[in-house]
Amino acid sequence: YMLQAFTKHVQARPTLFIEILQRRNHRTTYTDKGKKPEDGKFIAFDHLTFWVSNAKQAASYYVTRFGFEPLAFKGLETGSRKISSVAVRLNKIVFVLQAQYEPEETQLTTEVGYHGDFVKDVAFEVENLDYIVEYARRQGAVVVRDLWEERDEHGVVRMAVLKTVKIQKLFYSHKYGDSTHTLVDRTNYKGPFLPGYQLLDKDPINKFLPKVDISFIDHVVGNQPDGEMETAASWYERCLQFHRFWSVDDKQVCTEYSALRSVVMANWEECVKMPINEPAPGKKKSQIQEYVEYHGGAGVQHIALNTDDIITAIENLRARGVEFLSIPSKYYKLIRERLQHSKVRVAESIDTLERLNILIDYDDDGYLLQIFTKNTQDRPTLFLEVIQRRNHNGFGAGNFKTLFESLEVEQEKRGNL
Ligand code: TYF
Ligand code: FE
Repeated sequence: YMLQAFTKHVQARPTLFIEILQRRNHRTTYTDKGKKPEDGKFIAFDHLTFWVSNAKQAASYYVTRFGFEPLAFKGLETGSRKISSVAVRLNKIVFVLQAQYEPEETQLTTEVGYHGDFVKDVAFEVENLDYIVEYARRQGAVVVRDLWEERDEHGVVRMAVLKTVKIQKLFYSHKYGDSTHTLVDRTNYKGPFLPGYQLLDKDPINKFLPKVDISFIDHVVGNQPDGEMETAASWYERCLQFHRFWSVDDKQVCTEYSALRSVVMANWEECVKMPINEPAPGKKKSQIQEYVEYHGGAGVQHIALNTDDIITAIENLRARGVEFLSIPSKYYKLIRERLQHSKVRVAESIDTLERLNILIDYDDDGYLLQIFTKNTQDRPTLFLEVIQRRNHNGFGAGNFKTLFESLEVEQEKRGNL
């Protein structure tokens, strides 16, 4: 929708007047954050939990390819009889890989069988957990696991788990649970991860491989089935008091073939950002639709990791064998021309960015550099993004067309157009 207001005429003659317009469609930034939550605060992404069939090997992938270090472990040897849980860390980024020990059908094995390895939970670090959980509950959020606490010699951590929005249209089997958000209050905890975990030694392989310096989770993107983006976005508004930060509709984001709509939800301080996509009709199948079909419904599509030096990070990730999407040279030809007419100065050499296939988006005040990995598992579902920001809070709208065309090249290889 759109809100508009008109001034009276701005001169004596009844000729010129001024219109003030706020668009809720088509536009890319919102100015209205709504009202500040009375209490409770989201600090950052805390960690992401993957459900997989083999946690030991999945953890090893992030260590050897992406330069994570083993952080902590919970399993048979520590008294966790059912679930093996391996946490790996790269600076502030923590991934937890979980798998089941016993030959028994459970929610985990059913969901891993259905989705493949996937991101089950996105955990946020919060302050005043009680307020946030009570607020969400009053607003209709499903509390999967109510407030509990865990303690060890480092103090006490308090947690609760909320179910993310229930999708409305049941195209996909709904006996499979939705993904969840764990809220973690570590105000009174000083330990390295969570109680119950045993610390792990560093992996010797990282000594032999080029160092990856990537700092924190910038944003985590969810895909929704067609027509469900708005339901998901309003869940974040209603239950977590997030606001709309940025959005694009299918008029802005379409290639010849596939289109999508996207809205970014953010907490009050705007340090936790959760873009939500849905497919839009195009000549051929949207990449979001392909995700939804292979994943079997809504889920995490990509995790964006923030670095201060994307060139070194990507040189080193490529040296470690991480594969990225290819960008055609005509993109760089165009961007060189355009940058000449822009106020912004990109410090990095465009030749280097081109060699590494890093994308550039900018406005008069700043720029961002971003790149996307190929899928990190067999299914064309999850992938990672690496992003460097220089006074630019967007998500690369200027790159969407090029990026989606590169994704379509991959879709075509899979026979999916
Ligand atoms: O997070 C974003 O919005 C950007 C762009 O399928 C993007 O990273 C959006 C949709 C998509 C791939 C990348
Ligand atoms: Fe992204």
